[in-house]
Amino acid sequence: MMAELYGTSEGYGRGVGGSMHIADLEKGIFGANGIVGAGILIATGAALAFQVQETDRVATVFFGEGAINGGGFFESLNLAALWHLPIVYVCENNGFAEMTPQSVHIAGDGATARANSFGIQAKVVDGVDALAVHDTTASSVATCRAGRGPVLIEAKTNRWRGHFEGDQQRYREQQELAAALGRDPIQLLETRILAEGWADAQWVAKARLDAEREMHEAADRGSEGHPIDLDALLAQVYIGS
Ligand SMILES: Cc1ncc(C[n+]2csc(CCOP(=O)(O)OP(=O)(O)O)c2C)c(N)n1
Repeated sequence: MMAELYGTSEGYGRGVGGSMHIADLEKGIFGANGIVGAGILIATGAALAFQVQETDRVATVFFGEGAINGGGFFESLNLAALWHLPIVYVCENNGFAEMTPQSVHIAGDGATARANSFGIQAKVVDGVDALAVHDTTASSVATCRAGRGPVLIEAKTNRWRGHFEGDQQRYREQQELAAALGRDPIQLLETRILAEGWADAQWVAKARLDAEREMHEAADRGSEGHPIDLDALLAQVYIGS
């Protein structure tokens, strides 16, 4: 993935997909998408395929609250509900669609209310609480495997940085931003592990260091790849006469 971000031919998409189109079919990742909400339709199609093939696979798709006003969201939920498709829709609600707060673009009570209107089971979870997200996801997948899908999860979360590098986030209240920065999911999980006595401080510190090292190694490997050459880039683009 890091190689793809660096635009090198060792990347998932041989360097031509970039950050918007990360995909790995062998791992069942059908692709991120630059079109807001498009993944919802693709994942719903995948869930239909899993059902037709009589597998126990469950599809899942992640999208922001900005995607729930798109037509594809409603079309997908409608068919998924009718056909009891094995799919978990995960709406990561961070309160902003680019720079637009939820209050000025979403009517009604949002993703869960819309799911309920199709008869779909919907759950709200604290998206910053890793264990709560794990438990909610596991029970939702089990529901789908039992033939009682689909399920929608609204994970309420927050945003630390702007929509793009250089975004000053002037549209946010300083207090709201400070509160968001005060809730770090990794730190919260570490605190919980220590409080429950699941591991000691040394183990927690090592786990953090190991994860950071793994990330740095991946970034280094990615940056050392071979930049895609221009001919290969143009070979995959349709150029009309
Ligand atoms: C169909 C479509 N319309 C508009 C855009 C432009 N756009 C890019 S990101 C974005 C906001 C998406 O909001 P959300 O899904 O909440 O994601 P977040 O802002 O949290 O990353 C928009 C409107 C787009 N990429 N695709």
